[in-house]
Amino acid sequence: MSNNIESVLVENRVFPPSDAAMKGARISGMPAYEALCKEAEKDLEGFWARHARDNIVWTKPFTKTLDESNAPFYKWFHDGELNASANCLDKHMGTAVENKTAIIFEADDGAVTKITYKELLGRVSQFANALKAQGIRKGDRVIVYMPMTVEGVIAMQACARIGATHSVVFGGFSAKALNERIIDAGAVAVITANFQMRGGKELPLKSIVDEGIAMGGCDTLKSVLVFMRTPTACNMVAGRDKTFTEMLQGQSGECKPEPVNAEHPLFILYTSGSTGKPKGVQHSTGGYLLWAKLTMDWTFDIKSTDVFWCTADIGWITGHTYVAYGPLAAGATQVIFEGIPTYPNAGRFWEMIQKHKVTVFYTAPTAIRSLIKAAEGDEKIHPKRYDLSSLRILGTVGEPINPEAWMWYHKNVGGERCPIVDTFWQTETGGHVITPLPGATPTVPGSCTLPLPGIMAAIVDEAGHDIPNGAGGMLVIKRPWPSMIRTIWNDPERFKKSYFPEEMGGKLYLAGDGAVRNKENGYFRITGRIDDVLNVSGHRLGTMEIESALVSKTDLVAEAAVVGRPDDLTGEAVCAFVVLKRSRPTGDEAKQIATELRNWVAKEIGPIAKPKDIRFGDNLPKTRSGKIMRRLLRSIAKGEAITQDTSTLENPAILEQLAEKL
Ligand code: 6R9
Repeated sequence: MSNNIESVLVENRVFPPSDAAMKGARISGMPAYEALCKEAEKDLEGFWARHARDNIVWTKPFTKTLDESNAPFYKWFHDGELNASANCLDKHMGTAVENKTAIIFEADDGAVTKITYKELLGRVSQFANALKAQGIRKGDRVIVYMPMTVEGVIAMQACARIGATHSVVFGGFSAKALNERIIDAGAVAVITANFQMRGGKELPLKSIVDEGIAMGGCDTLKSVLVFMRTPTACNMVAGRDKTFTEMLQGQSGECKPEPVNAEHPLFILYTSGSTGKPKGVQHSTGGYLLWAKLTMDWTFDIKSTDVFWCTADIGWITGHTYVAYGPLAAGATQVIFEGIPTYPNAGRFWEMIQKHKVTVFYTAPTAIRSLIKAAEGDEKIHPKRYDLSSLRILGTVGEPINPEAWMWYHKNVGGERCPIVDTFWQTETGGHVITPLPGATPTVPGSCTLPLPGIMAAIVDEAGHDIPNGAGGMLVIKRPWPSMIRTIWNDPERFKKSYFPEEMGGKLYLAGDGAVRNKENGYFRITGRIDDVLNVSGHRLGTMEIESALVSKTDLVAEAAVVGRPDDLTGEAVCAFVVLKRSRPTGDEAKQIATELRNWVAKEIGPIAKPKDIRFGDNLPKTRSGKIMRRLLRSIAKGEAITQDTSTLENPAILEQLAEKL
């Protein structure tokens, strides 16, 4: 296994969709795909208006499709009204979906519960009423800090039902991260659980919420609502905290969904950018929901008989679009999984696919790579030991997938029969933007292939000029699309600067990824982030965020620089170069301080941000003007010989010191 870019460059294996995959597919064959692209090119607004009318239930129909008068703050369908929860639940009542299983929930310990659409509507409605009884109103922000459970989805749907804007914080984030998000969002409530279960362990959530609130500044916060996931008691603050049981008591299971404007913020999701402060990516209701529904149809070709399983946590965008909204809007049966892929053993995913007869399976390359490693080490949990014949489509998301992992997934999981959709997208795009279509696009390992119809993706240079196929450049999207980010919460200037930079003309959406298109077929291949954002196990981490966390340990750290390096398992790994306030440590002492710093970062941001490598130096490599030369640090992190020009370096001797591993 390797992430060797060369193997991608020479990749020429092509896997056309099988007749079985094409037959009955919504978009069947390349001519059908091309016809949709043409339609969108000819009349972008007409194209999206048609889909928005066909896929969304509007309580007030829109008359205008796209408003570009205040670009790049685009508005879609903005005189229309709808409710997201009604589009996921109420719309199925009185249809064949009403009594269909909406969610098959498998808990960490293997216990399985099922809930129908009708039951889910009842529970979401009751929860929505309980939120209203707490004084939570349309437009209020609510933090959701929950384990992967049906209750997590119910909390999100209930917010949507009353028009409150949710902001889900991944259960692995720290008290500090939570505190910052409560303050930035101006949240009135936190919905959480006493504990979460992962790999047989009970991990705290509520105590982290308490700690986050105790850090101060959460003046808008009035209530904390606690799901008792386990019987273990947790601290409850009188007047502020309520268990779900308490708050749901006496609440009716009927609640009229609150119509909101199409542009009403459905949610804010914080993600890492190139500065120390995470960005609150704001999404709309109408355009976002259209995308969630439409991409379920297009990319996953979802059918009424499918059992869909997306393994992402609701704390990430993938868990929003393809767990909390998309599958429900499409009326699909989905699996929700609380645990981890390696517990009780690394055959868990295959066993669950077999048990629940999953037909469409969507996961991340990092999970695939770790399961390859496990299966290669233990025949008993190899996917070939399980009956995976129910599968018909496989998907990946989160980072580039290396062709070796792609081939293994194709052979051992997909039985060489299932198309693999390598879906490229981002928190900011709301849903898939460049991806194969299972019944149309011939796939190539390591390539996300072609943009969805209506997505005007291109590769440009730093001035925004088109770059010919075959040459690398920056990925942009030239025209707005319905599910695009609307703004950065509280920071519209940063939104403009980050995504529509003036240097490139101010009109192109800059994804922040490097990409190259194949000379012959125009297929896209993503080469990775071009900004200071790392992708560790499919999770986005800002290098600046980790640097600020390190230097905030003021008693110890003088300066820190963080870069990424390729890693076979996690895609990228965090590598930190640290200058201490005391002399440079060596040997056991260095190891001990490194552990201390890792734990510090886990506390500041979350365990996912812990640096894998820490190196100590008397200084960092800097230009004479004082700029840290990150390019050099990247080479050192990779263990490469320094071939770059170091003549502008103030202190060349430092390089050797930093190359020394602990
Ligand atoms: C959905 C999600 C976005 C970043 C993105 C890119 C990387 C995602 C990818 C991919 C190559 C794919 N990325 N999917 N790279 N091929 N199929 O992951 O959102 O957490 O915001 O990350 O992930 O670098 O810019 P998010």
